[in-house]
Amino acid sequence: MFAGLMAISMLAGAETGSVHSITLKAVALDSGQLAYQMVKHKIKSPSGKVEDITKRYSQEASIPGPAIVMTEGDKAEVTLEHGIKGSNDPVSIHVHGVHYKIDSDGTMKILNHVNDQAAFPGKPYTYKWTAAAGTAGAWPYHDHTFGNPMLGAEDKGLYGTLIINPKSGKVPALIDGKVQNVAIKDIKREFILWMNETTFWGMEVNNIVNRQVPLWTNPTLGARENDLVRFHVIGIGTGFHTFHLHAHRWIQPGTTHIVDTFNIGPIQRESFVVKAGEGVGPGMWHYHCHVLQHMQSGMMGAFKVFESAPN
Ligand SMILES: [Cu+2]
Repeated sequence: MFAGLMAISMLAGAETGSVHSITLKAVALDSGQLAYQMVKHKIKSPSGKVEDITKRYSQEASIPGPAIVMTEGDKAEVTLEHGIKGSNDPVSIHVHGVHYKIDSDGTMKILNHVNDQAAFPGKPYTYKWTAAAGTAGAWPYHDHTFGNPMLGAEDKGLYGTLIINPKSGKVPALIDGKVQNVAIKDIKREFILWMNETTFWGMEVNNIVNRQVPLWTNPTLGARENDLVRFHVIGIGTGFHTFHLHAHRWIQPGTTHIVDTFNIGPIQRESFVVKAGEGVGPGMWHYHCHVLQHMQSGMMGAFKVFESAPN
């Protein structure tokens, strides 16, 4: 009887997912731009084990901000601290994609008719997110209050990425010419590229060493031939873009349509997996926005595929 109850409660525990306890801070960079910085990220697993993963993040504030990675079924409590010196303006986090109650909207009372959901100097604010079934994908989070209680300051650099991995642990990809499911645990590197006006702003989530590396503007990305690499491309600002990566192909999510370019408007996003250098080998493979005016303004970088590691 007791063993039976134990088994049931363990099963129930496995269903609930992990609970993330996250503290972020909004700060001003020397450039005058604003940015989010990771202060603390702890994960409590369904079995009750607590792991502090803060060291996986850059210790510095960055644009884009820290990439928060969760799995469908997880919950998060995200506390934002106001660290923008010389300003008393409220700063917030409005998240896309996941579920939350109206008091975690990250907006001011003028919009949500409930309360001001922002951090003030010395007065943090906590948001509660649920990565419910059906929320898998890469999503933006951004400020919605700073400087303008109806707009916020995402244009100044207050934005970052939330990656919700599917509970199945697998994503579809075009590998060796066939659409197949690949295990997320086999993805070596994830490249997050935000397309902001005429510049790419990047962040690498390196799953080999479990570290995040801010890549800043128009970065050169690196991977070894045949490594599984996942790209997350997100638009922000006012521009409409066409993302293109040379010599690689992938499938449009949810379809078997093979593409090497896609459209990205503000806050739209696409994620895709490639096998680095598949069929083409090592090389300095160019990526860029294919809107000519944006290309001419320098909206480009490189995906450098190195020879595969010797065994
Ligand atoms: Cu563009």
